[in-house]
Amino acid sequence: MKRKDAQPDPMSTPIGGAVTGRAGSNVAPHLAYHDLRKWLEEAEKLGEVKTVKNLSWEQDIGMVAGMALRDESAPCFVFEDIPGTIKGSRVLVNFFGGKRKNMTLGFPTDLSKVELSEEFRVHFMSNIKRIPPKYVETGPVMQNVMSGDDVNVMKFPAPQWHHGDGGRYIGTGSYNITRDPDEGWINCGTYRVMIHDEKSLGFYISPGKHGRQMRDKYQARGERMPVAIVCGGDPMSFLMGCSEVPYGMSELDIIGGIRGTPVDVIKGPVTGLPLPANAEIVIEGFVEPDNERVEGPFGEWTGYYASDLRPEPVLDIKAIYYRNDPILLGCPPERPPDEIGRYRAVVRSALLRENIEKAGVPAVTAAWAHEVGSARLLLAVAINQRYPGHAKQAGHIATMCHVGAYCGRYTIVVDDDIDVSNLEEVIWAMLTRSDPATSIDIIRNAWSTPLDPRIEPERKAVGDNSNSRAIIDACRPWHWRDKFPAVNAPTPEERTLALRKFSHLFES
Ligand SMILES: Cc1cc2nc3c(=O)[nH]c(=O)nc-3n(C[C@H](O)[C@H](O)[C@H](O)COP(=O)(O)O)c2cc1C
Ligand SMILES: [Mn+2]
Repeated sequence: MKRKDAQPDPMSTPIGGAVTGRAGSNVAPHLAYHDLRKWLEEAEKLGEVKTVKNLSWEQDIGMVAGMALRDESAPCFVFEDIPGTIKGSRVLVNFFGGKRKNMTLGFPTDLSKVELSEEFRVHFMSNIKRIPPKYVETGPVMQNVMSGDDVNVMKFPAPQWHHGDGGRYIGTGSYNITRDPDEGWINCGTYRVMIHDEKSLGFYISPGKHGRQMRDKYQARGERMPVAIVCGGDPMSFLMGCSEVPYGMSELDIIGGIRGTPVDVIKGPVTGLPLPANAEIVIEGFVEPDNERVEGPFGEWTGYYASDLRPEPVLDIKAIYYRNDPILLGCPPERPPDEIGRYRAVVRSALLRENIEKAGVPAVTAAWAHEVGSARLLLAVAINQRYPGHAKQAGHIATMCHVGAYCGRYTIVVDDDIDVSNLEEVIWAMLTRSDPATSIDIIRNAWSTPLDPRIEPERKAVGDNSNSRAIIDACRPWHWRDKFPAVNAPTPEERTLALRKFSHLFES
């Protein structure tokens, strides 16, 4: 764009160091672990692990987790010697914080969260590489086996995470493995898992998730669904289990692709499903059609107990396999921003940008799924505007692509001088470049969930869990963009000069 005067070009002046372009990819990723124990060793090397003994699963662990998960600088906690649980069993929380989050994704510890997300995108999500798992005879997860009458899931150190939860949730940092009964492919998805009694679990899957589509197919056929639940997988497997990777792609293949080597799996003795051989704890069993029990409530990622109590499918446990001194990975949601928002922002922002670009939107310079909305309720997308309607296109696609479609709320599209990961910059752009009467589009009847706190009880009661979305065009209006007032901020040259001359005044 040509400007007539000598003013700084508002289209190219970064406000606070805007995020643009692809990250320099001279960083070679390396995943230093293939299981949770090795991950723990690596986190210990970074000096970010705190071990605490003798806390109760009834209350203490949930209390410490509640504080740690909302504090990015808090360490990873390992709880040992938990009274009333299997000797040597442990609970690990807050894996994604400090320097260990970069280690978890296989990148150097000095990258910022935005650089980390970009590197993750460029290396792993741009062209998703897949390596199928390798079947092995046995592995560490088979060190201990509970089956038949011996099955007692209550012996594992599943905490009561929040005071209002309806039970102990063994599945938070977990993923369920299922096979599509028609198409045969294997899905891994993270869904909350509550203990009903020694031999049964309840789990909740929102409509539309891959795991739910599979469950609905078994139900429609009147067949039981084989399920394996991995409760102490390595963090990368868990992160893929709770991310919106494409339908029909097995998360196990994607994890193999990220590792560059196949995941070792054992053919499940009960279900025939592939069980990760190096997992800490794997539970195998069946969901019989129409076997339901009341599950919940559970303090959820929106910061509410919004889904309340409902009958949900029951898993009859046939066997539990676990390593010596097993580690349960816990990732309970807290009111955001919390650990879940932290890791989902990094992973989902990468997927969001990919989804938008792959739908053919040009000149997307950055995207961020904000922590405060647990990487769902507030999306920000930056573009270098090229034509009228470009901002609308980017906003609608971001809102409705695989990553954005489920339980979103607001999408804000900004020009590329705005750092989309900086909430203040995004809101400033919205406040100054959007016009409420003309810049906001509404989509109605979009994909949401009973977990959405803003759906009326009357609608939830009849199974209508749809919500609405606002897409806010906070770009300079295309038709008079070159008349838009210039930004009151130093040019990059002025900033460099100011720093050179006066940075000493700000040193302590
Ligand atoms: C800690 C945690 C707990 C989650 N619990 C649930 C849940 O109870 N039900 C659900 O439908 N999704 C839950 N999710 C979100 C899903 O894991 C996510 O949407 C995933 O992409 C679903 O995978 P799928 O489409 O392969 O089934 C949870 C995510 C996290 C991080
Ligand atoms: Mn999936």
